[in-house]
Amino acid sequence: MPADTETLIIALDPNQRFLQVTSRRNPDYQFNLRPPVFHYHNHDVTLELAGKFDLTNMENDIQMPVFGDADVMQFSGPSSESILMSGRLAFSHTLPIVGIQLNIANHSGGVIRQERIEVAAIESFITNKNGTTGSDIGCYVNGWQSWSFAGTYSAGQKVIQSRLKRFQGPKLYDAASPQMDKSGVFASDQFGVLLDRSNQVGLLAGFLSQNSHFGHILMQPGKNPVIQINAAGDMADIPPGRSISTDWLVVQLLDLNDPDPFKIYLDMTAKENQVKVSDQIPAGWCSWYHYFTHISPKIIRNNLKILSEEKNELPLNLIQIDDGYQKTVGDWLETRPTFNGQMGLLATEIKENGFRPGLWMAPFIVHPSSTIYREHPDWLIRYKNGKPANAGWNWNRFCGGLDLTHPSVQEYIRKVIQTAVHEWGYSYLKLDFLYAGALDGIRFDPTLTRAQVLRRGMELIRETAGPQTYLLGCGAPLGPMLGLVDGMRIGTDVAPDWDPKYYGIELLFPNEPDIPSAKNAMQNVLTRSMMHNRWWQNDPDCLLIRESSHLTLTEIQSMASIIAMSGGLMLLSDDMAEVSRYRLRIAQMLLPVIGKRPLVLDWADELHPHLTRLDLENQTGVWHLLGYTNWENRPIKRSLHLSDFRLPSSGRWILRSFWKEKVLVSEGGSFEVNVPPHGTVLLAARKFTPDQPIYAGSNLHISQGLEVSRWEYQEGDLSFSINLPSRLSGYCELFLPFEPRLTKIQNEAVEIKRLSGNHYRLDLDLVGKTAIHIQA
Ligand code: 9PG
Repeated sequence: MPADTETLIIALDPNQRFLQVTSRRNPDYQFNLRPPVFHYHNHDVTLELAGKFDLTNMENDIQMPVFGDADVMQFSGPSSESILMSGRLAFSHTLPIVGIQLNIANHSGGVIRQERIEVAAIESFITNKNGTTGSDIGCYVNGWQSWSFAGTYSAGQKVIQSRLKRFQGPKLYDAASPQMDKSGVFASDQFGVLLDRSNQVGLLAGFLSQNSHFGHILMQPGKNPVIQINAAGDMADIPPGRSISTDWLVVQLLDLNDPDPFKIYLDMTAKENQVKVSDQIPAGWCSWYHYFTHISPKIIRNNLKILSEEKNELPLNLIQIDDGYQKTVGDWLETRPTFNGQMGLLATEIKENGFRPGLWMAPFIVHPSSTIYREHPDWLIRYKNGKPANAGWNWNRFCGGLDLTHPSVQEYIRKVIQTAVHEWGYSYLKLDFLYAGALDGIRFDPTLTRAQVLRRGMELIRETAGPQTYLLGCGAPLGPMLGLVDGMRIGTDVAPDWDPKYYGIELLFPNEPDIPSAKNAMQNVLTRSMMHNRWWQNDPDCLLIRESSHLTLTEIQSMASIIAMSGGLMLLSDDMAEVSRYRLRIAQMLLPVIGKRPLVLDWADELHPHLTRLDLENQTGVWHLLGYTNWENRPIKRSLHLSDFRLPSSGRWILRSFWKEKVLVSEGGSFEVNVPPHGTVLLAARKFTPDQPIYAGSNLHISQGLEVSRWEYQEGDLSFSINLPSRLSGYCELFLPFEPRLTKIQNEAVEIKRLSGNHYRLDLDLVGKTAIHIQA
């Protein structure tokens, strides 16, 4: 094993109470793992390590599909008379990872109810010679579902929580996840990271899947940080003679100097769930954020007509009908009168115009006014007292959730998906409010956990929709969707307002998280950016460009920057008849969608990260898009350095600001930005090369370079092409190492404008692929 390969070394403490884990590369990094505890019927059993743990008895060099080369140890023991707990411990030969999986067998004569499984607890995390951690500790927490907050808190902070608990709680929080009301304790769903920022090292604990249980990472940073890792048993039965297994838990040391430290965990998770990420990314139009539920076939057709006529200017590939066509939420097979007989026709018309037809539905939630709610009381998840489980306040009522274990519900959902996809012809489904399938409560099948119920519900949908249908998860607990959806909303809704309003009312609590707003939505686009193209395609939600919203041009440019750099889906959601040419151009410049995953560099340091970097390359060379977002309500002036973006800073750099259309030249990597409130500065950074021409950027595409499809240079002779799907007029900027005497666009001589020194600007009217030739 190469000396610098970071892996973990394990030992049993002398009293055989816990496992001591040490970094091979830096022995100062250590932590202890406490053994598993199973809670049931007000009892608990601990899998004692003493006497059962023989580290010399490892099965060496086992090839595990997800861990790669690893040592695996089985351990077990009659933990109590009625329960047999056993487990597997895996140590990777190549990664700083330990994995744990448990099996619990019911040897009693009766049913045992799983309450909670403490899969492991981590104590005595040490990162320096003094036997302590550093003083600057943070916690990255990941919220339960699409709309739930994700981001990094500092140790002493209190989590931002919804104060609208009865209304919002069932949506945003896993029923089994403890809600932290004190400062200094943090609960994260599926995975979480304790961050020792002083020493730039982190400890990640995360489940590789959420197919058995919803997992919670409880972090108490403090002086002696503790992490407790639980799997929620949901009181699901283990019948006599049967056993259950937990999802694999991994604990990993993270190097926070690595700009992409989540890579190992996210790649393992993707492998465990057999994720296949599509290489085609939806770009389209969605009806929600202008019309909300007030849609009609006429509205859809009007927008379809405009988008079809504009297809050369604005090459989109998807038209998605959102909430408002159905009779009621729950009654998906009946439509509102205006949509009667229209669903199939609309899909056909959308297809005939060259778009993929997309349809919103919320198959697991039911509105109390729906027919299925009234006629099938046995289809609902219920509390012990018989009342329907609360799925939160939506569409002006408290809603319920369907019992996905009920055979008639399964049949109904199959019929709904079958109709939408195979009868009406929608090959893209936005599946919303999926959390409602995982509410706490009593179900037909008492042996399944909520995670298993949701997973199986989604498997049923995938099976019925077929592999070709694009499934977008929304309002969806993340883990159980892995490998079953193509795209995933990773934040709350955008809105025509920057700050949150609740159903149009300015909030009494301006800090209310997870409520629709451009700001809340964009926050999560940054803090969950690392999932894109690993777990699925991230959906950052729609870009609103119309003049009539309450968003300022600066705010729209900020959203455009963040959405484009996210690499995820790009959907517009305006009345297209209302969008001016000028505003349309913002959307045009985002096409084709970049599609690549960015790096967010200060995710571990800030509640609201500022710094985004996207590395790009083509024949013009390598360049970096750098984003700086100002979340404040006042302008910010900041001195930045390329090292803030973890780029080497020597030499001269050309930085072109996309929205300000200005070029900065930086010697040694320092530069200054002035960012308006809620604004994002977006720079293309390129290393200056005195003897080579430089494509400094353009106002043609937000990447400021991907529009170049060919770039050839021989002394005094530059020839290149610009190729964009949209027809655009604009310009590009060049630094030329020679005096241009003859410039031709498509073989016709044109003027090139000198801005200063060797810095030039070339005006362009693009018609498909445009060839440019500049000679000395
Ligand atoms: C349709 C909408 C759109 C949107 C979805 C989802 O917490 N809330 O009150 C809340 C309300 C609506 C909502 C999300 C959260 O929007 O994300 O894109 O499809 O449903 O009803």
